[in-house]
Amino acid sequence: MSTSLKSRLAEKIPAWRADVRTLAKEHGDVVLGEATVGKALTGMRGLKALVCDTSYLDPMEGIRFRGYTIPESRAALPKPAAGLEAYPTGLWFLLLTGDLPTEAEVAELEADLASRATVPDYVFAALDALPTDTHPMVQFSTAITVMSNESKFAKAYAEGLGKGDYWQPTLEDALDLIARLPVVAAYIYRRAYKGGGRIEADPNKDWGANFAHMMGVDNAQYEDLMRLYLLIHTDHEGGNVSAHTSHVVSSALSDVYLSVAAGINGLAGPLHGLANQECLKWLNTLMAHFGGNVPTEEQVREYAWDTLNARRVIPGFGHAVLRNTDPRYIAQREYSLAKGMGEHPVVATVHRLFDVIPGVLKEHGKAKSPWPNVDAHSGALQVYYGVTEADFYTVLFGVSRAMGITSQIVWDRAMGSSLERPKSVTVAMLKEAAGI
Ligand code: HAX
Repeated sequence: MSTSLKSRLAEKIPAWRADVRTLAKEHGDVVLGEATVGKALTGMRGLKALVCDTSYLDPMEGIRFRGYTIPESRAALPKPAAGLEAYPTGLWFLLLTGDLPTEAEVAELEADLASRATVPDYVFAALDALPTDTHPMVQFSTAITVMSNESKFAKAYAEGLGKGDYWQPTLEDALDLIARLPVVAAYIYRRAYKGGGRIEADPNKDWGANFAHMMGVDNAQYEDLMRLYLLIHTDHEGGNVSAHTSHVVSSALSDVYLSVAAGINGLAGPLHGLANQECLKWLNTLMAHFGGNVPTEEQVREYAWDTLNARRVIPGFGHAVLRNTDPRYIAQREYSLAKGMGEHPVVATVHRLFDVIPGVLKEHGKAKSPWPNVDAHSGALQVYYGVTEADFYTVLFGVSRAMGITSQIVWDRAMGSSLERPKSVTVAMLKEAAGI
């Protein structure tokens, strides 16, 4: 066990708990916002009814991880060397504890994860039982679900663990799961697209770089991109489909594996994480439609309108909370420009979409945000390094999102969060409330 991570949490949890208890006991009636008929009918958009301390999403500014923006996190977190991207595991430490880790703390966490990375054979056997063309997200979710057999929380609970200690085996499960996800995901990648065969982890590489290595992409630049990718996709506060789903499931005291698998199933929807796959597919058909070259602005406009007129969404644009360009998009755009990737036709097409699509969506007049989100850019950078299998992209996202989700679950367990059980009403009740 990464002792500084655990002891940091053990130090902080009593004060966090006391704060939350006081709030609930003494200020429980304070009004935060209103549940209206509109909110009940439109996915509770903007309803303030969840608590999440790991990150906060401002509609204009975008995400802050424990108070740090993406540029601040990238600058402040420990890195393998100057000029390289920060360790995503350092961000996980920050999400879990609220503190920026030192280099020694990240090294300790990396070593701890490496020591836990052995995936039981039955997990590979469960994957091997699925047809190789099973969608990678189904394979990923299956593998995570079956690993519930490993849950230390479930065992401790069955043996009578008291509520105050729930967070400890939950943290153990989180560490085990995060250690193993790159191994599982790389296995799925190789099984689905490279004829199978496992590549062992390289003990000299960090958790993020090893994922690239185990996929079989041995390229130091791709490893660096992987660190960036895994860092920016971790957490997006509590209300997004994947985090919220995991939170609900975990509130029933389902273990980390079951809770994360549930969130991964939500991530697999095209309006959420699967949008990264959909973006690349949309972009590929757009390019093919116009002869395979970088389309002109006029061609993009025409194709975008065709999509909208067919009553389909343009993947990678719009957001339920953001009302500005997603800083996760900006981080990838700047990375691609800084690394001279902009001439690649797929990257160049993504940049052309940035120039054209917001104007089209504004003219269309429906989307509350016409700006690109994280998924509009990520696939192009994968293609640049030869990872062209779009169906796999949401698994990459899932490996990262699992860090955000697990940090939220550890926090929930530490706070003794309640079972989530809001109240539903009937349409007739809505009509009555509206005086109809
Ligand atoms: N293309 C076409 N229409 C869009 C649109 C887009 N990119 N974005 C929103 N709209 C439409 C909505 O479908 C909705 O239409 P209806 O009234 O007919 O239902 C209308 O504009 C208003 O929607 P909104 O309030 O702006 O957006 P929502 O909060 O309802 O939905 C979505 C947010 C992200 C789901 C939406 O913008 C969308 O479908 N985008 C494309 C898919 C996508 O990129 N998803 C990934 C989002 C980021 C993420 O979670 N990553 O994992």
